[in-house]
Amino acid sequence: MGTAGRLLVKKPLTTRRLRIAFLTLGLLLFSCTQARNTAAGPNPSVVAQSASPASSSPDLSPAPSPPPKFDSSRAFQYVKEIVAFGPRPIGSQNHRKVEDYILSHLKQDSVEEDAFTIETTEGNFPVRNLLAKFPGTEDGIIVIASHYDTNYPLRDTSYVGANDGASSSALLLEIANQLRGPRREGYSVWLLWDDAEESMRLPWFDPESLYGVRHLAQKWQADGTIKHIKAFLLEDMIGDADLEIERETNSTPWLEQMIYQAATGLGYQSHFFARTSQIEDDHIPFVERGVPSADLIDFDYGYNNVFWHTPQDTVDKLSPKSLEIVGTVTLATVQKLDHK
Ligand code: 1BN
Ligand code: ZN
Repeated sequence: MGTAGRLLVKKPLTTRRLRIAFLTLGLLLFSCTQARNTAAGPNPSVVAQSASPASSSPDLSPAPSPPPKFDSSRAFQYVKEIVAFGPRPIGSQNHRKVEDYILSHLKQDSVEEDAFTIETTEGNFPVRNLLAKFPGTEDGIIVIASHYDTNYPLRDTSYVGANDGASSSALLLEIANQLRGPRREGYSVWLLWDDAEESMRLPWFDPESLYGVRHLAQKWQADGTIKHIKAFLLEDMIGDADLEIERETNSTPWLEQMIYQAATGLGYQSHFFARTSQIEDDHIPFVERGVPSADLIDFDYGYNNVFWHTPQDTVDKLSPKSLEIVGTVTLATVQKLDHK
């Protein structure tokens, strides 16, 4: 028992003594509260309440989501493993092996395949889109896509598309690792490794490209799925160590804005939207059908994009950090979409 307690018990209190006793008690209580707050770190709810003593209603806004996790070393290892198969143009043995490689990482997941044959000026080819579905509690779907094929016209070179095709496919495999587990709070996320994106001719020839996504967009329009897609997020050429994601003008402006906000929240905004381009990529069939879509692409790969579609598109130009930046910004965008 302290001095104030003894005082209270032993002597009848005068008004002055009473005042001193209450003052001492008040000071003691105040210093105890201060000590607790310092030791445990600031308690946001306490800080918020004392900052606005006049407000009577409690703060009911949702707690901020934790920053997304992404294992960049593991993702980078996936890039190396995909590249190690060699060139993977449609119709090749390596292409088939990469499909099996992707599927081997999705054994615990709900996986669907969309397989069909295309007729091109170069002949007929089997095409296979691979889809892993991660269900959510809300009615709606967010699609995150990457192509995994390499350029057919470069099939007889050493071209392995480390950045163009491998980096984004690896990114999706790591996103799958992060999504696996209990049903997510929010929209369902569908990861799509789409096929036959690359043009059958060089330079780029629109009518003979984007086969996988064109087929899937048609199919999802016919069966009504398209109405449930809240956003289509495309990843392409996202591994460049000198990462500069374009503001892509076929993309949906509010979705690009949301991506920029997500990047800013993670401190990565300097890698986004310093440059603007218009690119005919895998998001186009979805843009045409009114699905909010964004192409996350760095189309400045080496000085003046000099490594694009050349055998110089190799792993040494890439960095795990770039995968982490795009991976976490993508996942933070998904969190923002959940709350939109
Ligand atoms: C991206 C990577 N693309 C192909 N490989 C799409 C593209 C098409 C980019 C035309 C620029 C022009
Ligand atoms: Zn390409």
